[in-house]
Amino acid sequence: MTHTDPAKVTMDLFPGSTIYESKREQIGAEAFVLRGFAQDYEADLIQAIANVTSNAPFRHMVTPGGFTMSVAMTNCGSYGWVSDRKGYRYSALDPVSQTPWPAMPASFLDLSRHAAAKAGFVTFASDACLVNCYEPGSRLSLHQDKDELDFDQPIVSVSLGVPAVFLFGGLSRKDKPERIPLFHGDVVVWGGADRLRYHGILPLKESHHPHFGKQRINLTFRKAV
Ligand code: MD3
Ligand code: FE
Repeated sequence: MTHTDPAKVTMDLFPGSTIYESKREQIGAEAFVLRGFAQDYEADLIQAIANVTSNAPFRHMVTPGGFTMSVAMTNCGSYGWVSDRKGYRYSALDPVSQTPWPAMPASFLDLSRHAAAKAGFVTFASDACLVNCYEPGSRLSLHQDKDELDFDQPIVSVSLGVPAVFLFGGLSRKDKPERIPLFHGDVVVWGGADRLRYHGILPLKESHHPHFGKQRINLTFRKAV
């Protein structure tokens, strides 16, 4: 069994932890927003992102249909999500450098495990982290994440920098999406019945963050293999 009562699990795993006190908003049967959950990790995340992107710089991937994505992307961990004219897939090598992606930073693994546990997914061990970089106007159109092998594994996402509006749809593309604002430090966990819901990000509005400037960075943790 991988899915038990979240509050109980968190208390058992992290007794006395301040993490236990952070707010948890339920947005689906098995989807939760943990407001500000990443705040305690901020300094480590900023350092780790700089290290990852110095080894595997952000790049604009091309979709199978031939469109260049407005979101710039890179990866760390054993596998990275890539797109080109041939399709979407996970790859152990960065196609730009043709070397392995940078290792998953310890702070990334720690944050993703604690967040998943808070949503009841105590066995989550991410092997892939997609790092998305949004500039004003960048958007991610409605899609499903279905390139992973095991849909019983949740996805954990961390929002940093300027705020964005997350579109949370249903299992059919036609279902009208809810709009959920996501702010610096917010963490969202999707699993179970919510794992294959359509989702996207509205075009980023111009605003300013003390560290990230006009940008929004999103870390998306997956178990790819
Ligand atoms: C909702 N990224 O990289 S959070 C993506 O903020 C992606 O950059 C967005 O969608 C971003 O694929 C949204 C990540 C997310 C991932 C999986 C989901 C949201 C999800 C699965 C089901 C529902
Ligand atoms: Fe997605």
